[in-house]
Amino acid sequence: MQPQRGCSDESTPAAVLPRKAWHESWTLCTLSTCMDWHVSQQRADMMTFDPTEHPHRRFNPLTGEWILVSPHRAKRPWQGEVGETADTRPAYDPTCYLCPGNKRASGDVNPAYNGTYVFDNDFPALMPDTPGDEPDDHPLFRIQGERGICRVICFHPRHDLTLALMTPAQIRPVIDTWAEQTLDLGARDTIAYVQIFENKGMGNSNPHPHGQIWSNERLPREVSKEDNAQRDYFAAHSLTLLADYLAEEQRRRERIVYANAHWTVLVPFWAIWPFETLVLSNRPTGSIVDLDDAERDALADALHHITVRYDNLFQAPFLYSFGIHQQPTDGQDYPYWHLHAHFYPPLLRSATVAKHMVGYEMLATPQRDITAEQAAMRLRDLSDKHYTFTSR
Ligand code: H2U
Ligand code: ZN
Repeated sequence: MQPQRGCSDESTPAAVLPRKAWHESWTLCTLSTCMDWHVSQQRADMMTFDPTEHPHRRFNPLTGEWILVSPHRAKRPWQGEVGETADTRPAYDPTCYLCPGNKRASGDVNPAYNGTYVFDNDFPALMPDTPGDEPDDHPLFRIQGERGICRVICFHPRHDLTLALMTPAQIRPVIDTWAEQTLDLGARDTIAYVQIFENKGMGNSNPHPHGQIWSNERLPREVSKEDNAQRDYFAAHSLTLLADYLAEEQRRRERIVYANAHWTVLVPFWAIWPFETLVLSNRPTGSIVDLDDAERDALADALHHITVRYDNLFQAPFLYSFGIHQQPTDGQDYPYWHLHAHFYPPLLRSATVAKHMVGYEMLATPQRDITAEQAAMRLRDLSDKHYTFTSR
């Protein structure tokens, strides 16, 4: 398409006109027959892709799924929910079923523990003696008995602590316990995967610092997706997917929040939760069991730094789901598995305004507003001293 005879742009091809000039010529032009040309030029200008402005898709190579980023929506007005943020817990709560010396719902009494404490979940989602049958072989009605073991892990005897308020030295025994549990549960014939996780402030039943461990005989859905993607990548490149990804993130330096000698915390390129992070082992090892002493200390340091930053973001206890992804425990070799942890935090604009995965996200695809790069910059710029310590 060309400008019409008589148009102010007729003698100057649009490609060489500065943007401002052809916008001005649009308003100056009086020829209606020339309108199409000007409109197409304006569209072309808008199409200069800017990932901080324009809606786009990003690919998650770990799951093989696309997500939608809509950075311009971060500017919209918000009238969301408002909730409580005050955290005034006592160091010991006589009504807490996780505090040392207290009775649980099962009637069992917790010992007077002074480090971490692990017990079999009194209301387990999986049980070791479930029949492993497939009672219906219709392809549209598939059903399989699933065996497993679920445990609860108290991180610390003090009711009022969280990982963010614990020192790296206090977090280190939690890491050792996760490794011991992986070894213990993973050694059983019926256990192919050990999922370590913590739900903090969302969907959990008790504020006492604790997490859970669910282990079962088949790979869970999210782990299975990561298993496939990592296997395919390793087969094609002879390197773990996350080793290659980490090298590129270290080169670009746009999304790294915190790094020490053995771990890197970053907002992944494909993050869907507003302040989602990936805690990545610098060494491509498959299991938490394999971490040496220095790597365990460094993981405690990394978890301390990211959880402190999370609390500092809105000067309030931060909500998240956290979990470790590691290689299956069925005794096979997994050279392609690269140990990492995910933080999936829902908070978006304040301590009380959270993102919900609803509507389009439930029915179509996950979507985020602020970009991963903007989120990483905000987390990176926060103090690594917990706000309750600095304000004292
Ligand atoms: P959450 O706070 O993330 O829900 O974890 C607490 C777990 O503790 C939960 O799975 C278990 C629940 O079944 N529990 C016990 O095993 N014993 C109790 O006395 C209460 C809760
Ligand atoms: Zn307690």
